[in-house]
Amino acid sequence: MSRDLTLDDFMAGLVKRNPGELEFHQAVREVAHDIIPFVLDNPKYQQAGIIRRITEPDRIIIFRVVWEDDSGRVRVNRGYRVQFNNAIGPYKGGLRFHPSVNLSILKFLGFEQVFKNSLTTLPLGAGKGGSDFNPKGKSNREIMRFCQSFMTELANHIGPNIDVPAGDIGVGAQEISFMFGQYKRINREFSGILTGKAMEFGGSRIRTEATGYGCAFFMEHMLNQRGDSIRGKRCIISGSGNVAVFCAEKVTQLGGTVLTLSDSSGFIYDPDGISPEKLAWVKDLKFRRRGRIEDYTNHFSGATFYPGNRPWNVTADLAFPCATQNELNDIDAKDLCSNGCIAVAEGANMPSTIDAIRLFHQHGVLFGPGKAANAGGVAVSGLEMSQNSMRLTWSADEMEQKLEAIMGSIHSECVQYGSDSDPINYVKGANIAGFIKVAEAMLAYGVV
Ligand code: NDP
Ligand code: 2IT
Repeated sequence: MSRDLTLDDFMAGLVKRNPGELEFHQAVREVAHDIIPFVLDNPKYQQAGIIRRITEPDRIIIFRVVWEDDSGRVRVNRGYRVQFNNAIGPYKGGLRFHPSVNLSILKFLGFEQVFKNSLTTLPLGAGKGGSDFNPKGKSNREIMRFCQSFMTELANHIGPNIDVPAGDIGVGAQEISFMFGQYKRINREFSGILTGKAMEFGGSRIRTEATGYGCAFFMEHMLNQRGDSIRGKRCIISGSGNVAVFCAEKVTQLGGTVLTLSDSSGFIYDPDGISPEKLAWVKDLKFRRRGRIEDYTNHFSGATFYPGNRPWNVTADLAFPCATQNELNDIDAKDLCSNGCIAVAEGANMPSTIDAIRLFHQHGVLFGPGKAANAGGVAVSGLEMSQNSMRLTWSADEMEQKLEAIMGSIHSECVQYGSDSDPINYVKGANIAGFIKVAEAMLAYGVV
């Protein structure tokens, strides 16, 4: 890599090597923007070709998943596992079941995971996987048959010291249980090959809550840093899945008022705030009945459903995008800035576009990127692995303390490398802090 390598030169090569993978290009561009100047100032990384190596997955496994639906029809999906980087620990990262899943999306998620997992302070490498299977409208038996078929192949590639998948969009406790059962049956072995397991068979307290709680803790740290807090703030949250619901729960416990939740059909706005009682109803709707968020307005007067819309033009102090990638663009960012939003913490992976992030920085909005703000989920997954190794279970109180401490330490790492601008540039801080640990390990191994 030459001394005057530019971001555009590097990206031109990456785009050529990975044609058409727009989400992967976006995720790499956002990181390379901060890492290239850092590497040029630290020639040891440059000489070892670390940027080129860290943007190339170790390996990608793609396989056919065949299953039978309830009417006896043979169905075929595609399964993937992107084993991105195991320099600092076994591959670790979620499985996503959603019709939009493709290689670009899984490579962007796997790449983000490299930096996120490094920031957790735990020994976790990075991977991501999933399938274009659509769980919506499927019966429980169909989901079981799909998960069993998916795991029959994936089992060849994972292991407690090799690769430890977990949940993501469309993969929750039920899917993890089906896959764990199938792995155990195939390999005649009970070991911690997945995280997000139920408590009866090796799960960890607080794993379900960890991503959303961690995101709220990260926001609290960003605000504390400038003498403020969540207390009394109006908050807008997108999504109504695992991350969104537990983010809403912790934000409310910390004294904020949650005004919105959403799903792919639209968003609900409740001017009175989504109280713990209302949130309990949402949990039942989403996790047990697999219903739609629109139904909220049939149960709670005063709330409105906005079909086909996202919540970013609702006036609020704090925003938490917790649904999916690229759900908050430059137009949304302008709305947020002009409505007085002071901070954004990403519960989802890459929910804000590059243009949206640029606008937040220009307007002095505190911006916590997903690889830092949503790292609580994988951090508690790492602690689930520790508990499995020890064959012990820590209490909920202990787990929440550990999660809080990890989110505090991630915040400090971001401040360390991002405080040369005002407000703190958490994107740069997270990218550089996450990079250093993995790059040092890769250097130590020589040319591999
Ligand atoms: P869930 O499947 O539990 O919930 C996803 C939510 O996002 C649902 O409300 C869903 O609505 C909505 N959503 C999904 N895709 C789209 C889309 N294309 N457009 C609009 N809305 C959409 O997933 P999670 O809560 O686990 O994941 C949410 C985000 O958080 C993802 O970006 C994930 O990668 C990230 N994340 C998750 C972690 C975890 O531990 N689970 C850890 C770190 C990050 P609908 O039901 O209508 O599809
Ligand atoms: O994006 C993520 O960090 C996750 N979906 C959680 C991964 C994990 O291994 O717990």
